[in-house]
Amino acid sequence: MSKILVTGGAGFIGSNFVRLLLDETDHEVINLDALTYAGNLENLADLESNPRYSFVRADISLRSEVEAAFSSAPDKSSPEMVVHFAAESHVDRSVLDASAFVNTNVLGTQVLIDVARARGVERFLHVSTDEVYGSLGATGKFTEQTPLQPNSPYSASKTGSDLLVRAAHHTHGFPAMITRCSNNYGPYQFPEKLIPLMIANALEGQKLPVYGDGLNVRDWIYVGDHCAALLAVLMQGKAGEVYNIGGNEERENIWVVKTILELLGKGEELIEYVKDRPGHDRRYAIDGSKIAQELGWKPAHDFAGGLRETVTWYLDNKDWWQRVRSGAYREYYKRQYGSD
Ligand code: NAD
Ligand code: TDX
Repeated sequence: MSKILVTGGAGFIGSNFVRLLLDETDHEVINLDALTYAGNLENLADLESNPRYSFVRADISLRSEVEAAFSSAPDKSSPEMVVHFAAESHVDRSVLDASAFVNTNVLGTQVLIDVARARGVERFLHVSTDEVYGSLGATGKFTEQTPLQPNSPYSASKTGSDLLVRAAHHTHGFPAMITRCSNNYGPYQFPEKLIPLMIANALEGQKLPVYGDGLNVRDWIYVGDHCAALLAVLMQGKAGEVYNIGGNEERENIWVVKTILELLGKGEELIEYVKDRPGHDRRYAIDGSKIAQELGWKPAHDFAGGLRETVTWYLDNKDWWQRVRSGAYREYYKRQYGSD
């Protein structure tokens, strides 16, 4: 039984991954998270009494805080594995101000590499994105050999982090793998991203803002499938390798928005076409043959079923997203831990 340090475990994908580790493995889990606007410990409230789970509030760009998290076990022994989710993750926010993206995604990743290396971590999984490859035209898919051509400040900062991880492996033999996944959806996604935003707006009778012509394409993957792929790479992946992860479910944004309205029994008059995102990538699509062939992983959910389940989750957990939208979720940490 190893200790696994998960960074960004209070966010969307990280909290789903922490849950998977506790449910399906015997490992101990240390959740390191700074609790930015996107970090919400309510996502994991039911796990707090689990003796295999602990939380440490730390900012990955601050070495002393990362060191303390690595020594947080009762016997001070370091985690054997690290899974690195912590990041600023929203493209639109990076267009408004890129500074936090550079600080967390680039500098923070290097701090984490430095501490993990000094502590002799045996496996390091860096969770990245298909957006590092840039944008596709009408045809083709991203492979692991596709040149890196990030277009947004967010994707440029993620590319920077990928290259730092790559260099640490090349220079120091740092035992790291990189994964690049397509667009996730599912429970606990912050309602600034397309799918939860559209569900929440529709339920509250607000307009659904569709950027540009609505014909941009994303390849959607259910978050549980992404987490299962990450576990496979963490346990069986080869150090120094990159693995693409995709849902094989390409859809135009407008199709996604109309399907959500249909699932909720709402009318299309709620749709509002708005000014396009600056530099908006047209199309993403993942070639997932490497992970399928080498690790035997494939997504288990189709988009139609996964989206239905997700809409049901947001209907059943109205309180969760309403607290997020109102900011009330931030009181939870104070109540639970007695400080901001
Ligand atoms: P999220 O925004 O929901 O969560 C990010 C988490 O990181 C939050 O809990 C936040 O508090 C934490 N964090 C931010 N800055 C920090 C810092 N300086 N120190 C410590 N913790 C910090 O993001 P997400 O959607 O769950 O994405 C997780 C990771 O997966 C990111 O690295 C992202 O680039 C990558 N990814 C996301 C998607 C997607 O569709 N959401 C797809 C591919 C890859
Ligand atoms: O209000 C909106 N209207 C709209 O048309 C929002 C928020 C988005 N969109 C469009 C932009 C994109 O074409 O929907 C598509 C999806 O947008 P986002 O949910 O913001 O995701 P995206 O920009 O594709 O990036 C996501 O996938 C890759 C994640 O946020 C990243 O963290 C991940 O790396």
